[in-house]
Amino acid sequence: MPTHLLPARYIVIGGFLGAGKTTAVGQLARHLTRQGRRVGLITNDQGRNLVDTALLRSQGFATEEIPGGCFCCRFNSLVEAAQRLTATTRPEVFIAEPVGSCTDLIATVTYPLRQLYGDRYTVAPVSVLLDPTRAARVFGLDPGSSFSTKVRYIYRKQIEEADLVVLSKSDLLDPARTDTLRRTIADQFPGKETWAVSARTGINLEAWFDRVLTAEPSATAALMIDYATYGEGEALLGWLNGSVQLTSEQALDANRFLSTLAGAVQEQLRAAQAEVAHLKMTLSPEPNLAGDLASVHLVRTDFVPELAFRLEDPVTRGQLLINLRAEAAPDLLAAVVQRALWIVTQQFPTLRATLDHLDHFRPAPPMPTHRLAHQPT
Ligand SMILES: Nc1nc2c(ncn2[C@@H]2O[C@H](COP(=O)(O)OP(=O)(O)OP(=O)(O)O)[C@@H](O)[C@H]2O)c(=O)[nH]1
Ligand SMILES: [Mg+2]
Repeated sequence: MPTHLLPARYIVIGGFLGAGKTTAVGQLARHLTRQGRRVGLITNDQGRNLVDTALLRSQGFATEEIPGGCFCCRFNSLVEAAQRLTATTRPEVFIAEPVGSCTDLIATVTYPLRQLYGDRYTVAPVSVLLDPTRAARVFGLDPGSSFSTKVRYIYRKQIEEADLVVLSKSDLLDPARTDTLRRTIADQFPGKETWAVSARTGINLEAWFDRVLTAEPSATAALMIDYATYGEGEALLGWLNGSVQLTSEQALDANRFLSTLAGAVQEQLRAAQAEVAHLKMTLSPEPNLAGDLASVHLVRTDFVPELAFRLEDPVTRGQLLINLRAEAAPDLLAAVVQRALWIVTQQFPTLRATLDHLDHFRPAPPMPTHRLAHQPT
């Protein structure tokens, strides 16, 4: 059969906020593109102005986004996004990244896709990425700030439904630590296939990709989950998505600006004892013919903001996207971000920052479009 008539592979890369999903999606897309295969990426968020879409598009990948709700609650939008990509790019492989606070994906996304669109897509096993430091805290192996019980409920449910549990960022781990984490996963989630990979250095990356590209999903039943607790856990997370227009008479070092702003947000959230799940920001110069951008990420209140992408040339005009998720009241997040912007503009005297949009909210209770308790036959 010609390849354009074969069903496309549909890959879901899940995991909690900040686990490394978008970085892994970018690497998988690059891996496939190098092999001459066409890819289409789908990002998702509760709000709009998505940093992940900006990050993946800047790497040159065809990317559609589903803002305003998780995949399970916007199942039809997920299918439409795939259709739009098919019209423009005809992907042989789709890679979808669900919101990091989302779970129950097998019953609400995988099974419905297989039942309703099994002729169009072969659905890959679901990978759930775990940031090792976050996982060690959630498993009780390490002290350090973490989330409250209902947020940890979601974290554990994500692992429970995973076909493949993937310890990401394993470049940060020594072998003994990797063993301890794998043993803990084996004890607490028996029978899980576990990987330790690094999207940054490439450890085990291609072997995991091969598994995702060729393996069948395991024949598990849908997750047993209490939607009340799930909804309460999600609602403990404050969400903020913003877009800011920047102009500066004196050319601005985008990397230093982003690091300084992330530091200012971090300092205030630390003072408020709010646990950061992921603060991520991009700065795209305008005009931006090359599509380049700089990005900064903070995945725990007590970590350091990291620049994942840098801009070599200084910027006089650009767009800043801010996505912040933390266990805190949305009003607090809005106040913190606005104050941080004010503090940082004092340090860059010719800089003007104009807020275009600022949405801040708690995610609404999850109401899936479909929920199938058993895999379709
Ligand atoms: N050391 C290391 N850092 C990584 C690796 N993969 C991702 N990161 C970093 O982890 C941070 C978060 O990565 P993302 O890929 O944005 O995480 P995410 O899961 O998509 O985050 P959300 O979409 O907000 O849930 C960034 O600073 C990345 O550079 C890795 O393999 N090693
Ligand atoms: Mg992401």
